[in-house]
Amino acid sequence: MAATQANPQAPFEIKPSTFSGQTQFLNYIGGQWVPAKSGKTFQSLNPADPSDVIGVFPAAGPDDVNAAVAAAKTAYETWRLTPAPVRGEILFRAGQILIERKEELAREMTREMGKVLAEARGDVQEVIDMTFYAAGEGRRLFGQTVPSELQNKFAMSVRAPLGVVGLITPWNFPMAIPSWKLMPALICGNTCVLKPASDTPLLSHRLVEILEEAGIPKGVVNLVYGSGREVGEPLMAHKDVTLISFTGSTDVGRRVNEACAPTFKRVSLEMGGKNAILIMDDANLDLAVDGVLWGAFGTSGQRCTAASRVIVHKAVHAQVRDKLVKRIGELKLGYGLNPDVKVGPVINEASLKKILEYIEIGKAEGATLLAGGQRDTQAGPGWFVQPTLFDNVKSTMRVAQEEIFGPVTALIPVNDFKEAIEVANNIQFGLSTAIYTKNVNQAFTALRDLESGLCYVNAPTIGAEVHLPFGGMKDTGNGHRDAGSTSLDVFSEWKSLYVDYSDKLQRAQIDH
Ligand code: UN1
Repeated sequence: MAATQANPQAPFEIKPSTFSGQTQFLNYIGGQWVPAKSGKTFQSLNPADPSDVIGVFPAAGPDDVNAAVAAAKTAYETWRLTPAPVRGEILFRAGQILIERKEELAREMTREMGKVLAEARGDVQEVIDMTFYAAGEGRRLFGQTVPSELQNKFAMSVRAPLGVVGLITPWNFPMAIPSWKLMPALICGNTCVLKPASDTPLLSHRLVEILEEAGIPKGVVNLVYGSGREVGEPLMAHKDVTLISFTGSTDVGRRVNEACAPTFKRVSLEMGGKNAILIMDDANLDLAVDGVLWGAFGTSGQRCTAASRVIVHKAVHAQVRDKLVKRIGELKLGYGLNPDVKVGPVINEASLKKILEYIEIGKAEGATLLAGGQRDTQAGPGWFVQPTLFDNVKSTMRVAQEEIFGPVTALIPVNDFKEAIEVANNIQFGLSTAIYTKNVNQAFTALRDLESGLCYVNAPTIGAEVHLPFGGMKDTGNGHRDAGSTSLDVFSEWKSLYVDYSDKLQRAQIDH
């Protein structure tokens, strides 16, 4: 494929014709690929070169949502009775297909979303990991058996599926996050309506296509493309949908929570982050700088887990600053299919504008701009922002408090460990925090006191693995966790079962 020999001198030669797949895509409802009932469509563009159209997708509306929910409701009657190990076999097959198609999917992801190829491969690998993890749960889904307080009585708990679930997913992990939701939902016996972000519809198409090939029955997974207003809101309001699982911004998450309240839907929210890397005076500074570069500028800073604050002990501030400035200057920006590119574009023009606005806000607040700070038109015709470093940032500044979701990070000098923890926690969010130190007492104190759902020692804020809970405290979430066995808690509910084989009335709390 031409894309493998991407030429750094001409990185934008890769066009749709390079890919054999169709360019006109359809919703997937009740096992059929169908257009939006309105006939409306939208385009998906390559953020590295917006003249490169990835495909044309249906812009669905409430009628399409109703059809998808109805199909899911019908399919639920058989899917809930399909033994979980059999559901798992379908997921194992999907995992195998994903392995075979990994490289092709990663290349399509770089083209549609912009993340560099190594990271796109990582995204697909996360799907593979989650698919096998959930498939294996088909033979576990553990409940409890406990002794009864009465003779000849059996007591246990089992997980029950919820019914039809709505999954609303973002563009920054175009396959991994849909898989975090789809795979646990399916293994628990739910049927699904997936509404992916409109910036990355192709990769959701691929995921559903692979599930179809693996043998998922008709109606068990439904895919409806379109806007939050036209697809998301009808899904949230629908009386036959029992749960909405959402990953996205805190502002939208709040609206999701409100929209689901009238019908008492279960709501699982994964929202914003403003994650910090703490660098202590005893840290391995080169390791810490590697961590900052990866944590802040990987995925162009467009991860919920991105390190957008670097809280640095004053004794090593100057050294960290100088090393960072040097290393940022070496980061190559461009089209992520080029092997030497380390930072890709941001997702779209609105995002580019928002990031550039935040850079102006930082300057106006008095932060010192040390690197980057501008759109990069040399890197290509797309939405490129230079990796940007602010210094002398105060914890109260907007650039230290608000989620920017771009390649911008802020150095915040502090006097000691105690202040570092205070500054780290002085934030509305609580997703991921990292500390670089060789002092085991400091490391464990930080692990205890940091108010975040993910904590790392001597590793950056990004890099969560699928078999541990993923999610955040405070305004990052509402107490649920994606991934790990905790995702089963999102997608099932508990039934406590008692079987009395004594052949007489036994009264709990009274007859023992
Ligand atoms: C996200 O940014 O929304 O830990 C997900 C990480 C990835 C997942 C990030 N495994 O950065």
